[in-house]
Amino acid sequence: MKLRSKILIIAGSDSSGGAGIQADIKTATCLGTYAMTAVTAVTIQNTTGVKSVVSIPANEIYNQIVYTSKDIKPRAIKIGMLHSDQIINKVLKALNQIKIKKIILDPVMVAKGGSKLISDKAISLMKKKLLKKVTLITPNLPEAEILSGVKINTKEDMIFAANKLIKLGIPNVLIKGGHLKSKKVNDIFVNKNEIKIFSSERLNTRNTHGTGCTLSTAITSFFSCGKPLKKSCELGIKYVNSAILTNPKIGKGHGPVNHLNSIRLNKKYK
Ligand code: PXL
Repeated sequence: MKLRSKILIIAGSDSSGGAGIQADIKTATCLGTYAMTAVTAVTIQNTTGVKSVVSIPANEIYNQIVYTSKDIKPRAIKIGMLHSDQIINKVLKALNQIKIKKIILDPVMVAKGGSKLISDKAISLMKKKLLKKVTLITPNLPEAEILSGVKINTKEDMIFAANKLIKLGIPNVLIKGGHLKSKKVNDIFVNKNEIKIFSSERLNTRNTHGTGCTLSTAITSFFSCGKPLKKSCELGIKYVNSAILTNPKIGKGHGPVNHLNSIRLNKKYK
């Protein structure tokens, strides 16, 4: 397979390999995309939970973004864990400098086991400044509630919350419905012209660690190849569903998904 595109991932490291920048690199690679990275934090964790989080100095995050992009220009950017206001400020400065238009933000707030991955100050700065810079945001329900101020219990609430986010300056919103108590999972894509509901079977497993990271990077990969944004969301959801369905059942807690579901090993390596 030939390389299809190049992306830059700004996110935190997950030592267990299932979420964060590890999930992002695996996803991009398995979808034919070259992945560059700017690491924002190092989390020490396994599938049973987060032990600790170590920050990378904000200036070095800025340098990773600017220096890397100066050499190889990414076609799109995915942003994940940004846990402090200082980091958001530096990422904003770097984004202004490198001028890449396609930016997908996964507003990471809490890890699967419940550990908080962002400060309150960072959330308010994200709302005030970062949201205006992105092409698409992909919150889950709790994140959408925090960013929009809307309590979400139904599909209609999801659409209402998405429209509130659009009023904050984001052109496209994909709210993920996995946390809603419904038979099917409804992920809702909204912009000022349309509303599209992607309905998937609910897959009954606790091995969903890293699904948010995987989805946002899959969307970024497809979008960076030139596919339209809504189509990129549809394909991203398809990739994540296959990854959950074929999850390898490893670890004692919330296990990872199967990023390899999209690829077949060439005969010469068998
Ligand atoms: O899934 C959210 C997430 C994002 N980024 C990092 C994480 C996690 C969850 O554990 O560790 C680094």
